[in-house]
Amino acid sequence: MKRALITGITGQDGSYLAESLLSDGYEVHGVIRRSSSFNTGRIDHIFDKLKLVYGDVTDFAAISSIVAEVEPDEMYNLAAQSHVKVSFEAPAYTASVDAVGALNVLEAVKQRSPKTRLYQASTSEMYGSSPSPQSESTPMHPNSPYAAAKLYAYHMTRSYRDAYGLHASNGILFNHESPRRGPTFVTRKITMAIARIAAGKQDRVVLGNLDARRDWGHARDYVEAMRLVIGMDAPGDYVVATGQQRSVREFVDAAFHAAGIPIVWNSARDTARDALTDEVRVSTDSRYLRPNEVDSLQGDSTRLRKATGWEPKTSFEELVREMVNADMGSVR
Ligand code: NAP
Ligand code: F7E
Repeated sequence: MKRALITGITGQDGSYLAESLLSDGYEVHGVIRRSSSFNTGRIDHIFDKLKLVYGDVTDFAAISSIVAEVEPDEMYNLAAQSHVKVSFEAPAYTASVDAVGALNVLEAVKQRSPKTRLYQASTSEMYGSSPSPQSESTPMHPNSPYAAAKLYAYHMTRSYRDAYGLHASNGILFNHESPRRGPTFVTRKITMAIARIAAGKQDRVVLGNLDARRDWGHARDYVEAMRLVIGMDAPGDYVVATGQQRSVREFVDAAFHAAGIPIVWNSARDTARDALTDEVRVSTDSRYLRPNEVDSLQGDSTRLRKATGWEPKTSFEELVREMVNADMGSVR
């Protein structure tokens, strides 16, 4: 039986990845954090099948002894402070988790279990202001503390592979979403708000930059790509993306459409109308803007597709519908 160890198992991706590995007969170990409130909601349905241990990637001693104890065939480092806007407010904390935390994982594998294959959760945010479409050969110009911390982890993963012969790979994943997406990321914020609007519990959703463009896929498809990356004979770095781009505004339109709710945009131009109608569903507030924005992400995942045959199975419309339906079904 193969053994996998996942940091960040309680997150969106960790939960789908754990399900996928369990269904293939893996023994799945996960590192969870002590929290004052429950943080295992995404894995409660598989809780009894998992081997969970408390730990934190900033705690080298703990991570090192977990790696030595489990000696996993595959390790997925998904743990992160993953919110870009929060990283501007907590840059040092973000660096300690996303950069030094990843280094701790690399060192633990190198020292205690060098045959373990390692997957590092790298991100399209690292491209920052580089023009789209972005591929493995596109220069990286990180725009946020999150992106800079992740870029450090990306380079250290490459460096440990080259220097010490570790089977360590980067998946450079573009945005991926699902009904399990954290509620403060824009897609889930929108679909949760729509469910509450439909239930008469909220009148509008207040957003930041509507013009940013993202390449949105489904997390379920992207964890399969992680497994293909780690499963390759030779380690390497691979972009994972749908290749299609939409603006935040287009996501809003698609989500309201999926819910069957007519939408009226509020803007500086039609505040008079805002006062006259109860149909305004969306408005903007500068409090949701970032000090620096990544305007346009669109991935070119040709390298992974050619090497493994991977393709996303879920279309943008299906993703939006699944998220809207899930939130409409569980509105509180
Ligand atoms: P997520 O939902 O925010 O999950 C992050 C996970 O990391 C949670 O399990 C969290 O635990 C854990 N964590 C945070 N700090 C930790 C620490 N110091 N030690 C141990 N665990 C810690 O993120 P996600 O969307 O699943 O993303 C997974 C990974 O892929 C992250 O590294 C993210 O940066 C990266 N990524 C995500 C995307 C995307 O579009 N989703 C794209 C590219 C890359 P708690 O549950 O206790 O908070
Ligand atoms: O923002 C804009 C915002 O926070 C997407 C993380 O998983 O993907 C994610 O990072 C866009 C940005 O994701 C709101 O300005 C407008 O342009 O959903 P997001 P992100 O910043 O792209 C990458 C690949 C990761 O690696 C990260 O871990 O939407 N936007 N209005 C808003 N964003 C938020 N959160 N909230 C708003 O009200």
